[in-house]
Amino acid sequence: MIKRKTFLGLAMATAALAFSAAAPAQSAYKAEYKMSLVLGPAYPWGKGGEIWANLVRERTQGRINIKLYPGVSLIQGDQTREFSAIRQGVIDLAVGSTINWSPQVKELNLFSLPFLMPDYAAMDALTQGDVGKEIFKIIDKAGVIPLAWGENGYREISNSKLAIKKPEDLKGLKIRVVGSPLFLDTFTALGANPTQMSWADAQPALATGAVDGQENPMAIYTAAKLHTMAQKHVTMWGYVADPLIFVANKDIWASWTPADQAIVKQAAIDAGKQETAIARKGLAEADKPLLKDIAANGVTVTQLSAQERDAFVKATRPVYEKWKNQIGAGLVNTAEKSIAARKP
Ligand code: X2X
Repeated sequence: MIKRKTFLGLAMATAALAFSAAAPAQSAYKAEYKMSLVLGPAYPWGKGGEIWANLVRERTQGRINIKLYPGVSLIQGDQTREFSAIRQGVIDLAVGSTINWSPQVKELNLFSLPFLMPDYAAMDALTQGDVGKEIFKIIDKAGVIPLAWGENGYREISNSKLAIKKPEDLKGLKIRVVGSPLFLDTFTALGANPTQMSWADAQPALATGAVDGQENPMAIYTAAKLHTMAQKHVTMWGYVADPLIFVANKDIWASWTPADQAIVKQAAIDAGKQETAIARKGLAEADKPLLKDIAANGVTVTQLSAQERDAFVKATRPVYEKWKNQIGAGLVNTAEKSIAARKP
């Protein structure tokens, strides 16, 4: 017993010496860093967070240990408060949707402008081009460190009542939307009855029929099994798409060595690329196999012709114009030009 104690004491003293000699700047590192996410690893979004955390753990040999908090549990599920909570240090790291952060960062509403981005190439032209750089400057100014882009996806509409083919079909339908004002304007312009609620509240509301429909990427529709929540009709209208952004709290960032900052950033970029590919799986291919799987569950999947889609574009144009000014006409003009010049 005495021998053991002596050995332990010696080992501890050696470890303490080695620690103080090798890494004085790391004494402020926390044992665990908290990453906020709306969705966990069963979804592309949470998978992206998991990939990021694993890469960071591996590449820092465990110096930076990140734990995932899906369901925005660090802020009791209140997803539109996430950005403030990152800024305030309630959250150390996050992978978040532009929609949930847009109440605090108005420029993020850009991606929610109805029918701005016709295809994946348009989305890439924004996030990987001048607009992406500009948005990162804005996020940094708002007090959070932006690191990389990922993707939630094109948000398609589902409901329990009918196959939506024209704006009139939305008349009176009770549609759950995220708590971001632009969405209220869009669905009101279409004649629907939008109601704001968190994603956690949305699922029971759909299951009980308290609301008729919702809009989300098809990867979420599938993983959340929305067809079992009366969502028997899906219309592929691609009206908006929300990117995800990988970020860190400023004080946490400043507490890391430059070498570790570089590792965390590169890991976010690598995870963002992988996550985007996962989010597009089954949808980016010409025959969209994911839609066949969804239809196999007895769901009607409606694809709009160019002409049918145009009726939705026209009906929401006043919303686009109104919000173009609120977001900043300069940024929206840059986005429009980037999209017009996109490579397929
Ligand atoms: O609440 C939603 O619809 C979700 C999960 O897509 C977001 O957090 C934006």
